[in-house]
Amino acid sequence: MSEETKNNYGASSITVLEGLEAVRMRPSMYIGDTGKKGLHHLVYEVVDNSIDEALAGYCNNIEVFINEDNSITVQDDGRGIPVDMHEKEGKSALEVVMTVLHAGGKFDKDSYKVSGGLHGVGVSCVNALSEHMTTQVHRNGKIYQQEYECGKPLYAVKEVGTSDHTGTTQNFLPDRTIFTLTTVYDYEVLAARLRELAFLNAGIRLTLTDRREKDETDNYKTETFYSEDGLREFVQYIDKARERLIEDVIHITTDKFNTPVDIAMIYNTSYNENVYSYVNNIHTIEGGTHLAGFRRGLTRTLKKYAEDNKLLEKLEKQKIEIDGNDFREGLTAVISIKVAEPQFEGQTKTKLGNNEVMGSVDQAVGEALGNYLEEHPKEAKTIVEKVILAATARHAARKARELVQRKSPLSGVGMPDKLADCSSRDPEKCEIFLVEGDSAGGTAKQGRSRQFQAILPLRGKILNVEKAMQHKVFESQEIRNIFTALGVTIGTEDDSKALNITKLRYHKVIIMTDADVDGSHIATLILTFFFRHMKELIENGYVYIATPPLSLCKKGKAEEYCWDDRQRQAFIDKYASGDDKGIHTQRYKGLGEMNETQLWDTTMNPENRTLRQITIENAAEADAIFSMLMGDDVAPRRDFIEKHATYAKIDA
Ligand code: 0RA
Repeated sequence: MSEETKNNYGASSITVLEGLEAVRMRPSMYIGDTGKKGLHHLVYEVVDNSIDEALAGYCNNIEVFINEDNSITVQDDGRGIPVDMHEKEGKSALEVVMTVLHAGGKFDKDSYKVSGGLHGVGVSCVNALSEHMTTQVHRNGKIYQQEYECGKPLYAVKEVGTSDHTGTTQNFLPDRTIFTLTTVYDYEVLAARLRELAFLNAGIRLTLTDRREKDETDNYKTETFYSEDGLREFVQYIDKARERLIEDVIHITTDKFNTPVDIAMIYNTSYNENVYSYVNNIHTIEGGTHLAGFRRGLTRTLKKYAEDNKLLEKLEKQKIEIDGNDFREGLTAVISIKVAEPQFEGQTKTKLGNNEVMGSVDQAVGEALGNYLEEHPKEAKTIVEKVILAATARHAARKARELVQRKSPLSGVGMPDKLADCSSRDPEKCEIFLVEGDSAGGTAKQGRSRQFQAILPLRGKILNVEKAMQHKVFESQEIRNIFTALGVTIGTEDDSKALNITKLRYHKVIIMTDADVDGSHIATLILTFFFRHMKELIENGYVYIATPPLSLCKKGKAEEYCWDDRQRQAFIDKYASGDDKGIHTQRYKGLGEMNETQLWDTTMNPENRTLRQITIENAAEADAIFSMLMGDDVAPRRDFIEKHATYAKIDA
């Protein structure tokens, strides 16, 4: 080794340390946040490396284990990360991958790295943010291993055995000093992401096993996600509780100007548009050029077909103009494209900016959909009729929608009569409680802190928007009250359905219903409304659910509120040595049974209440759940409720 190389070696190992130290100093810059989302992101980051290996054609199985200590193991049957000496760094390639920022796959220029987590930061970030990590590589008939603490190797890569197969196994324990909120993994969150990955990458088998607890038959909970048909199955999964308008799934797979385009679409009989777009397996929540290309191609092709076949004359006579939204009513679609160098923009960095992609997707849709329509005249006619109906209904709904299209909601003026507003005008400090029923609404008005808490009582069950046509939604008084009170409007110059939340008056929108079956049904109805018509509110983390207690336990002078039976038992154990004689339990059947002080103390006072923030971890999964919970089909709903007997779990 020359003197110069030696110096380089020294210098580069310093940069290595700085690199990972930077990750530990500012973890959110690399993984988004250090809450539950960031914690789960670590798993995605590791799994993505294995997915890349599978997409390169060398790996078929990826197994994820949640271990007893809440560490995670990800195991694949790929070629194994190379372990030979990395010339520049002077150490094993494996060590470089594990300890150098952005080093993943760098030494293999031919590999077409398309996967990669939202932040695409690589496994070294996971290593930096783990108390302990072990990597094992099966390769060349041997097993190689290295361990780390907070990203620092404990020893050089060593051989620990022989092997008759190849693959990579990563085990990591997230650092408790960084993930201070929680280090407990949520099985359902990981399952939803692995299911999504299986649909997005046909032919890869992903398995999730929870080693933390065993079921009645002494087995670990485990599920395997595998899709032979990819997106074709994905849209069917999303739409399983909806009725098809046409039987076919329209599936488009092509490679346009080096952009692999994969799209599956279904038309159903609902009035909702459900289009999910992905770039390199990342859900692009804010859309972007691929989505714009899809919409453009869809509108152009369907419109041309309808015009060529003289199907639009009726509308022309009524002087109704078709609008892009009309082509997407009742459409469920998944768009998945691969881009070598994606540019992500927008607030959450999930909006694709690459301009060249728009034309690729537009053309891909134009050709494939054009062919489909020509070859399936009966289905084509059914789709166009639905579009015409949508245009007609939209025309009729315009008046109703104008009711929530006020240009500038002046504070206080024109607010719903039922709203008891707060005095502060600073949205960040303000909260609004959407309360079930006038009586509970009255109690809440008396109990609240007038300065920053507003109350809007809602009458019983609000409209099930999952089943209602657009104009019904905007004609509903309760729903208009919600729009007006929140200061949210609909419709901009170029999109009649775009939501405007810049004038949102409260940054906490809290759903407060009884802690019983009816209450959770009402909460689900309200959530469905938010999910379908004010999704940005959920995406920005403004929507919460209040959690009123189930009972008040008393023994002598001691009294405690209880939110579940475990707490009640704890009270009995504490004050009556486990014997519930002499314990007085006041069960709250509804919010109305509490007086204003009790409601404030338990449910509204920020000092001691528990709010559950609603998050959409996985939009496609949430959609499938909402359409099922709120749709016509009873059987899947019953299955779901039985499986999640305690609470239909849509949030975190
Ligand atoms: C680059 C080159 C080669 C394998 C990999 C990356 C690889 C990385 C990961 C990460 C998780 N699992 C993985 N499996 C493979 C191999 C190049 C060769 O064998 O020639």
